[in-house]
Amino acid sequence: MNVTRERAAAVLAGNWLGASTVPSRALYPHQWSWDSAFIALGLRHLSPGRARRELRTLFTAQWADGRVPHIVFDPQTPPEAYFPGPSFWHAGRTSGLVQPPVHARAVLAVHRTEPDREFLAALYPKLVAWHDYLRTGRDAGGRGLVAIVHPWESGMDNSPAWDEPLTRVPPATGFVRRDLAHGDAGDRPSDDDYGRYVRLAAEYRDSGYRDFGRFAVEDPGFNALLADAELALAEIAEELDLPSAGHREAAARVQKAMQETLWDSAAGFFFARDVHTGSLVREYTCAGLLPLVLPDLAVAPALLATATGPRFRLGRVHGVPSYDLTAPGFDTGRYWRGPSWFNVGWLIRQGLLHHGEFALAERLGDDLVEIAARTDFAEYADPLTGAGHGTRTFSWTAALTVDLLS
Ligand code: 9WN
Repeated sequence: MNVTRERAAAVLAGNWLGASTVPSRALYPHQWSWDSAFIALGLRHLSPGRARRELRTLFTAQWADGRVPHIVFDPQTPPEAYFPGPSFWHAGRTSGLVQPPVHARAVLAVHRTEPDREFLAALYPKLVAWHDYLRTGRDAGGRGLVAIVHPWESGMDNSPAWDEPLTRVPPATGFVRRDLAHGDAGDRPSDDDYGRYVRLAAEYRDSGYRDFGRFAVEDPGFNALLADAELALAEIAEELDLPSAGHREAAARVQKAMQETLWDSAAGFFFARDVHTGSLVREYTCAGLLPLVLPDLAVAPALLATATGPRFRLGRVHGVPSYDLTAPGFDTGRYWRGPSWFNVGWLIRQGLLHHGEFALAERLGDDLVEIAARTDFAEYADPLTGAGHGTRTFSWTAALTVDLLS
């Protein structure tokens, strides 16, 4: 067995709680929603049973309204290990936010690795309910796109695209950050940003997790992943001999709405829209590249030109930078304001394969594996030097490395 793959497998074994995997023992000691999907993509090669368990565990925490919570708290972990913990959310053993819907893709991939009709049949209605919640409960702008109500929902917490919408949110004070005990302050969001996250989450909680508050944004990354998830759901339905056309139509509707309202042809880029102002936020972040995961994307050549141009220099830097390399605010180490994240690199590699960019996909895949191995599976890496940042032995970095080496 390949040494890097063995080391990655050991990371996943070390982060396994028995029914799910923590993203990181110290920094994120519970189950996170989109992490679990990426983790299952790697686990399926090591133990399909564990991959199925990971996803089933996440979906046991699904809410009655269909939402899949962004954190499922582990009852054995002391409450003070992560803030905001269960006592903040008042939502039983979960948070009340969501994360990008990459689960249908993961469920399908796990099934393809080791077919299990019972697993697929059990997960299918849950995935349908999850996507229905997003479509019907989150269309704040009335454009057929999902609006996220908190930066944490994008999975890209301190993305520069959220700075402008966040100016409406005064930072909360009087809480203790737990993340700084385990992470370098220079790699993490600023105190002001954290204060805004806490205020927004508290306001959403106090609305009974229903209202669109001060922050409502149509994120191209989240919506592209939903369209892709509907395509995966269509394939799952076909495996189960169920009708699939509705899922393909749903995917096409989201894709059309993105194309018509988030794409800027002069810029060659998908931008986020602030629902409150109706304007696009003209920040080039890696979320705007994620529509490349869609195989039937008419603007793929223009988007690829942006990806390989000076702003992201795909193929000439390490991974996929989370933010525009030419922007004054680009930061090589601070979280989602510059560093390359492995899940985004993995998704963009899939996109390159869809669009016939095989050599670039291979280079990106090789680079991701090399950086993961060199940084002891860092959470994110400096796109210019490949130096590791954030926590180490991070689960999705290890899992996606296993996938790339399998
Ligand atoms: C808040 C767990 C999560 C990832 C996110 C990443 C980070 C949490 C945090 O960690 O967010 O959800 O505490 O900073 O931004 O993508 O899912 O790995």
